Amino acid sequence: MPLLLVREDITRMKTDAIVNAANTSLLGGGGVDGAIHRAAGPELLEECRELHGCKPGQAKLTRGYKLPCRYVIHTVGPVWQGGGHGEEAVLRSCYTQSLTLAAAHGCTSVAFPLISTGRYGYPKEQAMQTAQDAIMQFLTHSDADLTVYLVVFDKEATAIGRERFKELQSFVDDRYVALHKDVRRRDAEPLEAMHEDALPMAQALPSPASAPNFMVSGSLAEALGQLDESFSQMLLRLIDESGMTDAQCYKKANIDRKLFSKIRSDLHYHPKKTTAIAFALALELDLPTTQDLLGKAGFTLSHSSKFDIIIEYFITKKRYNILEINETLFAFDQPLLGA
Ligand code: AR6
Repeated sequence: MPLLLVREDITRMKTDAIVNAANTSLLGGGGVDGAIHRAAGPELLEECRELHGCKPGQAKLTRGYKLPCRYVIHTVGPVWQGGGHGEEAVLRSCYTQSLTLAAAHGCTSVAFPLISTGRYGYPKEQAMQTAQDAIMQFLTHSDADLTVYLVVFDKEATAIGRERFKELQSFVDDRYVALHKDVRRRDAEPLEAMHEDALPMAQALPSPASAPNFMVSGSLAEALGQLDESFSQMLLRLIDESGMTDAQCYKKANIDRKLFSKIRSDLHYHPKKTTAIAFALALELDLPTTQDLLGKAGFTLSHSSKFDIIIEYFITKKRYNILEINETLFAFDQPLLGA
């Protein structure tokens, strides 16, 4: 069910369907429309002729022809006229109608461009917000197993405003630069060794001197019998304590149902760091509890990675909206949260 942002040419997306920002004639044009028709070949136009146009806010489906996707869903966005002419409702309907059509044709993945934000002049930040809202609404209320990609050409489209970007940039710089200054002073230590991802797992284990007694004197079997709560166990406990249902939690975490089932059925499941963080945010954990949960999977949040600092920023500000965080990560060229 997740929603992901990607920077890509939509004609290259290998999803079941891609969405075309078309015009009411459905007979081709510039922008994404032009690119899709060029990549699909002339048969697409032939099929479009049989559709007899499409109204703004509605959607129609054709085959993908030479494109790597099975279907093209053609929708017509609103022309921006200042915002007071029902533009938002029409834009929202483009996303909902396209997703309904995709689900009805058994699609499991769909890629959207930012409809109306080119020739039709819709302000990108507002369009991005409406697109994400409409897609999340659909996914939250639908049983369809759909992964939705929002394909963005430029960073400008992300709704992270200039002021917030500056504030975050300095938050990241303060911590990141401070740490790297320290590292440079310690000449003997190679820079990579400070990077969490470069730490071999074995270094996280206690040294013999600090090892618990059972590790020194007891048998291995005894030691293994005293394993701490695993990541899955802690996650399921926290979900219970939060009062959320499993589905509410994994949907809020932008994680798909299949991945959640794996975590639920395997006590020793080893998640990716982004997955573990997505759950911490969905559960609205504070920083120490987030570190505990990450620790169960062998991860930590450190100041040696911009990604970690951005996550820390949102947790300390108690801002847990994964879409907002993903937009920010996207703007900083960092990996996104969720599946
Ligand atoms: N892949 C992904 N996104 C793209 C691509 C691409 N290949 N090319 C452009 N974009 P627009 P509209 C972005 O103008 O505003 C056509 O002539 C672009 O940066 O394609 O809905 C139709 O026939 C922008 O953010 O669509 C209609 O007449 C977004 O896609 C009219 O334009 C949409 O830009 C529709 O205008």
